[in-house]
Parts: sequence; C-alpha cells; structure tokens
Amino acid sequence: MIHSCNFTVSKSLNFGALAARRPLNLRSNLPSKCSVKFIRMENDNNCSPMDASSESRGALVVFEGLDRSGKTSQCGRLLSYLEGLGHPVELWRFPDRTTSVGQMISAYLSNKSQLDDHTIHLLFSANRWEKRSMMEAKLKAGTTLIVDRYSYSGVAFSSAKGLDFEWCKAPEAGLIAPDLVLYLDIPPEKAAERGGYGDERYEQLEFQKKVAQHYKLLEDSAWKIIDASRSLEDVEKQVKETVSEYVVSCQKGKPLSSLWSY
Ligand code: DGP
Repeated sequence: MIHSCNFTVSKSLNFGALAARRPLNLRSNLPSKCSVKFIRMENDNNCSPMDASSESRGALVVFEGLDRSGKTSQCGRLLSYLEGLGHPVELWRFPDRTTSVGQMISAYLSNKSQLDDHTIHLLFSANRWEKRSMMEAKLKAGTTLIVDRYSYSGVAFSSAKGLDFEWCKAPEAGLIAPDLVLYLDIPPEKAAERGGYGDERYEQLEFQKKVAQHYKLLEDSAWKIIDASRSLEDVEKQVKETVSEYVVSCQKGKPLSSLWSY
C-alpha cells in the first residue's frame, strides 16, 4: 500500500531529535531470516567488500547536492514513503550537530568560531566516524538509512576551498559505502534563489559553483543524478522509483562495502 506523503523535515532537526521522534521501527515485510539470496555487490564502485556475508540488511541511501538543492525535503518525503510501505527506516543527517564534535562544526558554520580549513575538514570526517559503528549495526539489523549528506559533501566542500582532493578523501576511507547516492542536481544560480540561502558560511554563489565542479569529480557507479530544478513532486516521484529497487536488493542480501579503500 502506498501512502501519500506530505511529511516535511525542518532544517533545524538533527539526528538526535529525529531519532527520538522516530524510534527504531522493526516492522518488516520480510519474514525474519527468510531465504536469503546471495548476491555479490559489483565492486566497480571504488569501494571494497567489508563483510563477506550476504545477510538481509537495510540500504544506505545518501542524498547529496548543493545547499538549497532540496535534499532535506526529499529525505523527509522518502522517509514517509518507505515507512508507509512498512520498511524499517530512519533519517540521519550530517553534520550531526548534536554531538560535541557536531557542536564545534555548527559554531564554525554559523561564523561563531574560526578554524583552519584542514581542522574543520577532519572534524566533519570525525563526525561521520563517530556514527559509523551505529550505522553498521542499524543496517545489519535491517533498517534502511536515509542520510542527508555524507563523505561526498566532505570532499566537495573542502576541496572547493583549495585543499588537495586526495587528501580530502583520505579520512573518509573505511566508512560504509552507500548503496545509492542521489545527487540532486541544480544550477547554483537557481539554488541561490531559493529561500533561506545565505544564512551560513558556505551559502555563497561563487563558492557553490566551485563545490558543484568538485562534486562532479566524485561521481561513481552508485550515483544517480536527479534533475532537482523540477517541481518537488516530480523529483519525489523519481526518487521513489529509484530507491525502491535498492531497498529490495539489500533485503535480499548484499554485503556491506567500505568507501574508498586504502
Ligand atoms: P546542512 O546542514 O546540510 O545545511 O550542511 C551545512 C553546511 O556544511 C553546508 O553548507 C554543507 C557543509 N558541509 C556538510 N558536510 C560537510 C563536510 O563534510 N565538509 C565540509 N567542508 N562542509 C560540509
């Protein structure tokens, strides 16, 4: 049964708040320990297998894109959709501003503190690492995770400042590789016209143009490019169609992989 969705997530919601509002949902369409089909993940995704077993698990679905590309709204709509279908699913976002590392990041983004570019890069990465083991546990427990920004933001934003691209990737190696990266593609000029733009440190048109160029260098076989300059509903439709097959293939069994193996 497909429920209509009008769920939106306030930008100020963070991982902690969201987790509290949406406790782990153990409903599943699959019988527990159902006959698991062993499907090997194609290893053309610049990632390495982390776990030889192909147990049923949740999917790791990441949204990426420029500021104001619509990620937060689409994450909320996808969450409602998958919940309506009975899938165990949670919405996470990075940076997770609830942790002590996240609070340092938040102060930096709102221009309340100044940090060296390398230092803030490593803090963003540390913020993902501090959630890595919980991420693995949730996925293995069958929960699909919708993640608003991940390592690709880390590399695209920091390298757009002039930091070395490979140096930016290095601390991300070993994090869990997403099954699907939905890149919400929007011209930087169009994103800049959307409400709220300009509140935080990186929300400047010329900088966002550079970020867009660096994102393109990160595209791999896990990526699907979504034209995000269309209406919310059109984007939502494409997102739902794209995600469904990944959720099913992970339920059937797919090993977890690591990002950017070293
Ligand atoms: P958001 O909460 O999604 O609006 O993200 C806050 C800002 O931080 C946004 O301009 C994108 C940027 N950002 C997100 N993740 C990273 C990261 O890992 N590294 C850097 N340098 N910037 C990031």
